[in-house]
Amino acid sequence: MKIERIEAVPFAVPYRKPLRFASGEVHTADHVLVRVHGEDGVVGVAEAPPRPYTYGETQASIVAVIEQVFAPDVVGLSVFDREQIHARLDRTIANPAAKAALDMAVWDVVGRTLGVPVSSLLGGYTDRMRVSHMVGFAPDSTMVAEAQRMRDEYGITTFKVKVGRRPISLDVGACRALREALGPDVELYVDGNRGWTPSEAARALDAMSDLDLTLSEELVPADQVLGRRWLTGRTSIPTVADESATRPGEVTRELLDGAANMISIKTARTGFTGSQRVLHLCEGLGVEVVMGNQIDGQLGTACSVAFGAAHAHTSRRAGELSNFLDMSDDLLTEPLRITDGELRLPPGPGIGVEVDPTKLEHYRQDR
Ligand code: MUC
Ligand code: MG
Repeated sequence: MKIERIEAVPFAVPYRKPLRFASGEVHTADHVLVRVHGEDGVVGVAEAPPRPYTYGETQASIVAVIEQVFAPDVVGLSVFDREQIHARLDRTIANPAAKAALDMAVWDVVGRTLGVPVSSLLGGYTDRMRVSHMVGFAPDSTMVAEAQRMRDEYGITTFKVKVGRRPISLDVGACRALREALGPDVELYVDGNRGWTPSEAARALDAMSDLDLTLSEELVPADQVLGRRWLTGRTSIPTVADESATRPGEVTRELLDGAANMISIKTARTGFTGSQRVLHLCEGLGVEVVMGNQIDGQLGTACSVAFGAAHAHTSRRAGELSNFLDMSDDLLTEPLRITDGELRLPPGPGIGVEVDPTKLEHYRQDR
């Protein structure tokens, strides 16, 4: 099955409310829909979310690199020759979201061609994941109300709280308010998106030591090499590497440095192929993982749950699969639904979802 054509379609769906965190904020899902056309008319889809504050990509750069660099390099290859496809993509450095979306759209073509869900091809471990919801910066009462609504409406009981503000008392106060309002039975963990210095992070973790936080993610920039090692060594809360560990080499470096002891896997930046490499590396090293969220839309979330549910190691913890709920609309014909705190795999071959042509026409930015 040869790749005949690749499209990169920019689209923009407004958020109902912005998501704010230490490295940036998102008001609109200004993503890129990637469509890989196979020779028999089979079309695979995936979405690339630009995160300039994390990887340097923009919506325009993703469209340009796919149309001008990647498509000419991979059109004509078979969708079954993934190593060859990746060898060609990797002639260009960086551009992780663009490469990941292309990879996942190729897997979607493979699944649709074989009539098999991608999650089964990847591993077929289970058909669902528990969901963790990411709570962005807002006044304490707003953060608490959001978490309560997620629990009451969707049964979600795991929350990742964004931290990394100054003074640190803002975040210590928010986490305390969440713990007091939600009680001891919900899981709370924090993500600093590199907002603090090592000493600020240490003070914040000490001040929150009675809040039963289960994980702390990227509190400090990766360049603070010794500071991160010092911080990770002095806390009993496992340290998750997210944006500092986006490829197997970076994962190895962070772990061997003692800068982290868990890894966030995001299909939005490593696709299915690269995510499996990271996962197997972590399994081999005896390192736990969490399925992270790149502030994905429903298509990206369908990719995350396909990967997360495929493996025992990724489905053990709740995956970050719910921030599409903040979007005012989406592209899919059948919306994803979270019930009883779980997201099930969409049925059907490939990634299992269809893009609604009318919605795409409405939200696309290139006409
Ligand atoms: C996260 O886990 O950090 C925020 C920025 C980004 O790249 O991903 C999100 C969520
Ligand atoms: Mg993170």
